Amino acid sequence: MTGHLIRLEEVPHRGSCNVLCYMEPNCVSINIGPSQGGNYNCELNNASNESPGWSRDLQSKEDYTHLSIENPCSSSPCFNNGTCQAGYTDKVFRCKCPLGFTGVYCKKACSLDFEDGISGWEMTGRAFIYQPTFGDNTKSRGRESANLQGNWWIGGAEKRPKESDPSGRLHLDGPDVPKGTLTSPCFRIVGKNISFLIGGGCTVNEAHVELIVNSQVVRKEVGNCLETMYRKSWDVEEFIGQYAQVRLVDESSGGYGHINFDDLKGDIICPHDLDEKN
Ligand SMILES: [Ca+2]
Ligand SMILES: [Ca+2]
Repeated sequence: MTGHLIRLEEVPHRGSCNVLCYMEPNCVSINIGPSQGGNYNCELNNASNESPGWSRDLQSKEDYTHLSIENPCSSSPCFNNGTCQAGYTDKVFRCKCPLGFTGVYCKKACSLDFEDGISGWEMTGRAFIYQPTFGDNTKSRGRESANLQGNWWIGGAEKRPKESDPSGRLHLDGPDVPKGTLTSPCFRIVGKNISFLIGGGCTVNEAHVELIVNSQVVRKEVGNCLETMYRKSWDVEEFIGQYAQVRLVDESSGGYGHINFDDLKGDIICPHDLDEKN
């Protein structure tokens, strides 16, 4: 195609030419013809018979076949103003998501709120083995409300990991007895504010939530010795551009030796590879 050739490659099979076009972000059509060595010449073009003026630019060549290749981005698969790039992954495209969105189609808001479970979080010890918790499990037990966001949260003393489980149950080791940590996936700080809900233990050496940047603990926060969570904000301006994690730490077996947590959000980006399934 006059003026629309991206490049010419020699390939062993006709099908290889289609694949090369898929891998080339701007390729929308191919011309295939015999090469002298018994292979095929594969011309990758950035215009097709759906492009304006194609009939003028397409010149017939003996023994050559012209094929339009459907561009996987032409159906605009990316949501929330994500940018589609052809030629990546087994879906043959990828979406580059704007700030605050993630997933294959940029459909998923980047929030760490446990509404989709705790995949990506790393656990040690036994304190968090029944997490996340469904519903206002503390209230079901006649205690104060947990003030959770959505339907799921981390209740260090709780045991209701499935909606169908009986409500109001406590950790089988005892509500405060087990110890352990729960560490979030890595996220990137892109602004000055992050916030989260926190409740439970109020003694920092016993149970707390901490922020980790460059392997250093840079912030710590405790609950209010109530099951009810409150929203805490951290000014993180000094860490803009850096990668960070939060870690829930339970080092106590005594009274209020557990931590409650939910809905970390704010000026963060989740790395896109954290949740390619959605
Ligand atoms: Ca939640
Ligand atoms: Ca504990």
